[in-house]
Amino acid sequence: PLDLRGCCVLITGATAGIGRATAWRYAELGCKLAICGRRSELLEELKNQLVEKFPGLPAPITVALDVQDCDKIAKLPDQLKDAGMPDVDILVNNAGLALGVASAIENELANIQTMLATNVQAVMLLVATFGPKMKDRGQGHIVNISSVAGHECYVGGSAYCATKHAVNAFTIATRHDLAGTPIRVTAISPGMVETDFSKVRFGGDDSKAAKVYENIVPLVAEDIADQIIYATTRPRHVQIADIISYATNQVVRSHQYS
Ligand code: NDP
Ligand code: 8X3
Repeated sequence: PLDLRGCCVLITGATAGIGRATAWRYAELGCKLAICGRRSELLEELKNQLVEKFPGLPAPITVALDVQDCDKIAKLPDQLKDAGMPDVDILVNNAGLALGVASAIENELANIQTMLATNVQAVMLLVATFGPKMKDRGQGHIVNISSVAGHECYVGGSAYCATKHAVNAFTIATRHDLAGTPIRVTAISPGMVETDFSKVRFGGDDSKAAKVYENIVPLVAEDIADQIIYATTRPRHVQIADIISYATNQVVRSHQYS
């Protein structure tokens, strides 16, 4: 595996779930981190925990960022530079969400817009923001967190599945655009991972969220972090296109929420 010591890793959505677990894994490998999310108190908490556990590493840079905010994304490279990270080696586009399980004929505009802006627009903008410098430097790895919902569709998932199909299409086209450069582009497509994902989807309703993971042993955030680490530690001639994973007993389904 590649030695990632000293590599600079930018992770969106690092306040919880997969993003937070990924921050821990990269810290274990000696990487320098920039962690983003809207809940700045959780970013500070994670930063303090990482500083305590890895005193030899530079403290993670915390960026309170709503990825729907295009102006803030445009300012991010300068912000990171001022904070001591002039270059990003690995960009993990992880921030994302599903809102509700409405039928396609009942989708609400606000939910559609939030999912599109967070799951799709932000990924495209972050790649356009950090990609050029990666290309100039001849070094970089873009990891987009997609989903099995980017490979299949289910009742109640019209908007969310559409966003993750878009992430897959964008990831593949990005790989084509950057072919012939050393930049690697990877999608990670998890099945059911027990994080805050379902709580967010069901507006904070814990019992509805728990039902999603009934009768299966779900994946955990660390399982997906391991996949991200696997993809980014392959030798430089190896480009992992996508890692699709399910919980072992997860049924590949079209009627999950009907
Ligand atoms: P969590 O809800 O646990 O974490 C989501 C993270 O995304 C949080 O850190 C949250 O931070 C961040 N986020 C959400 N909206 C924004 C925003 N507008 N700006 C910045 N950050 C944002 O869910 P997961 O860890 O499970 O989800 C991570 C990714 O994995 C998502 O892209 C999701 O679609 C994908 N995924 C999840 C699966 C699952 O079953 N859990 C399966 C397949 C894919 P904050 O709220 O602080 O802004
Ligand atoms: C989250 C997993 O299958 O519930 O992307 O949509 S799923």
